[in-house]
Amino acid sequence: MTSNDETSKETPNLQDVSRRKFLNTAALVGLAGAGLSVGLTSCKNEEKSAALTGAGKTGGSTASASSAVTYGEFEVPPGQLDEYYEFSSGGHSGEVRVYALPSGRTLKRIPVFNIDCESGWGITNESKAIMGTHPDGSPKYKTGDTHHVHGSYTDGTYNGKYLFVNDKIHGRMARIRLDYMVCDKIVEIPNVQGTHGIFPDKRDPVDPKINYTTRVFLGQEFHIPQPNDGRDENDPKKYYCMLTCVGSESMDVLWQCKIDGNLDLIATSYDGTLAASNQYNTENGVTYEEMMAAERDACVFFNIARIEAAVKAGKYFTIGTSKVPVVDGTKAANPDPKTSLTCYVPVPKNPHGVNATPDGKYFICAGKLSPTATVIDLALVHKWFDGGFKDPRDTVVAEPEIGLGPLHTGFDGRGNAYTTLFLDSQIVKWDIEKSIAQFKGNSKVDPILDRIDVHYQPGHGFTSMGETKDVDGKFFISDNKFTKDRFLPVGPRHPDSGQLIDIRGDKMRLIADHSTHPEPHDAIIVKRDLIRTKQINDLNEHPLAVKDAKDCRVVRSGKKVTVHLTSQAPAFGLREFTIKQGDDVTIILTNLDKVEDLTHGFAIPKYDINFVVNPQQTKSVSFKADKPGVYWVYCTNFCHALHLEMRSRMLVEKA
Ligand code: K7E
Ligand code: CUA
Ligand code: CA
Repeated sequence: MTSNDETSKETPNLQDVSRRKFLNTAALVGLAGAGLSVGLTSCKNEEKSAALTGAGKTGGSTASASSAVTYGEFEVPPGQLDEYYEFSSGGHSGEVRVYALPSGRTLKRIPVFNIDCESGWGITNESKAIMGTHPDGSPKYKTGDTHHVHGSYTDGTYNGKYLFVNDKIHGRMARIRLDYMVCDKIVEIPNVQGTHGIFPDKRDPVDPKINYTTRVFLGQEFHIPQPNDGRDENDPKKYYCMLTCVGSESMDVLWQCKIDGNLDLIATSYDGTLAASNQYNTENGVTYEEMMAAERDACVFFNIARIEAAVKAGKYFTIGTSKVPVVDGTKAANPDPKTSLTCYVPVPKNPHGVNATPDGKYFICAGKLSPTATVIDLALVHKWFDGGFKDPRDTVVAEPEIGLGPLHTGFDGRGNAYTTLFLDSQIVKWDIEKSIAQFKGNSKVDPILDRIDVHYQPGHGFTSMGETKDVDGKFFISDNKFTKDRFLPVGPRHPDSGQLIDIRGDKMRLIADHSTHPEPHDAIIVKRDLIRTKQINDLNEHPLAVKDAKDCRVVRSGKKVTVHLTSQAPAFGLREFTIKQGDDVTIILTNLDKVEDLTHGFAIPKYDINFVVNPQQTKSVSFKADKPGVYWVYCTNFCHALHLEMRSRMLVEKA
């Protein structure tokens, strides 16, 4: 299926062809295979010794070894707190993870799209209401696939209020409130599949002249026919992808923008005017061979103000039963740059990852199948939108060759970029201004400053505060797959790793291997003082809170039974309660303990109920009392010397 040959027909100018060493499709497939098999098989001979000694082998041989590292410098001794939080996606576990850096301590797993019986996420009524349910009350989806976690911003830096994370499987976006570090909202996005990239606006409404609102942008990776209801399943002309904009406070889907090609990762400009996405499938292909047909794909820029003006002016359509306004950002609908909603900048073959430099000047798009990174000047993108010149390719100010399989780029705030090289198993450090000088024709300049081996296949790489204008240039994390010999073996499914790299000096230095559960994708590293959490819940937050142990009771209305219950170490407010077989039961449990960290669990055997209530927190569960008998309701969370004795008897009378 190829409905848009326009891109593949584009002839790159000759100067570019000679400068860039494109690999043909067959070679690339072979290369990708070789890269993986090197990673997998090279460990065979050394498997035993590596497993026994813990000695790792280094992947490539071209990078400088990080010598003379005094590891103690980065140690966080017992009792001391780390300098940073790391908020990481948990990949297809559907969760978000919280680590401390530089120690690598695991602090928390935040269930989001997954069901988690440690906390009761997906089990309690409150969490199910956030996740969405079928009419019978069961969760609408049990699976999730998180990739990109980003924080909410005020004027270019984190304000500590929210995290946003995508769900690629079901096209959802979740919000995590950082004061409790729990998910408080999930929105399902209509008309899309493969919601991959996500990035919030970096500004709040700080300029009264411009109506900035904080939005989050999401990129659709997979083409689908519109509307996707069984018609037009094989009509290429009906397939397309869209950018989606969600309001960060309302969590409403505000608008969508139809495009040519697909979307992948998202970046936003520091001035709030632009969002961009790399496009690897401008071919509109359905097989990977088709998706690799063109020598160039694109990085597409969205002119947010124009899109929102078009929506306001009613220049939109809707799809199927969805009410979300959809504007047309295709090339055919936008012939004049001066009014165009989008700008498609050609970049080499199947790019991956687009990242904004902290000085606000450039977006860097990594080549993936091309050994290059493309530096796009945002001032020139604005100039293009103003009609200053015709060819969007003229917004490119550099395209250095940096290595094989470039994916994601982090920054240190000193003008350097750090790009993960999936196939070379390295991080390459390069100078952005030097790459621009080289592109202008100064052949004496070499933008490459340093390379370091990582173990073994890096995906995302990111720096401390690196997605903000307060970037501090201290640490880089390389999140790696194929860690094979780096940790004690745990069977065929290996842990993944986050390798911590000190980037303060000229040479990168590998400081630590932190193991992670599969499979981390993207993360952000946030200074600890930007995060202010609450240590206990607010009793009044839940409308059904049982505020006094004396209020514990069983209320019946026909077959509907509500059990009002409290917990206070080492007892539940009712030592026993009786219901009848066939009852529709709701249990509301408030933890009246006020002591920090005094969490109680609540488990009912055979009824598949298990959740915790934190100090002053209220949660509820609903179930059908379909099994007569005695059930010991017990506290699952160690809370008191009499924790084992903290029980209540649920008597289900036979009907
Ligand atoms: Cu490169 Cu989903 Cu960000 Cu994974 S994506 S690595
Ligand atoms: Cu309450 Cu254990
Ligand atoms: Ca392509």
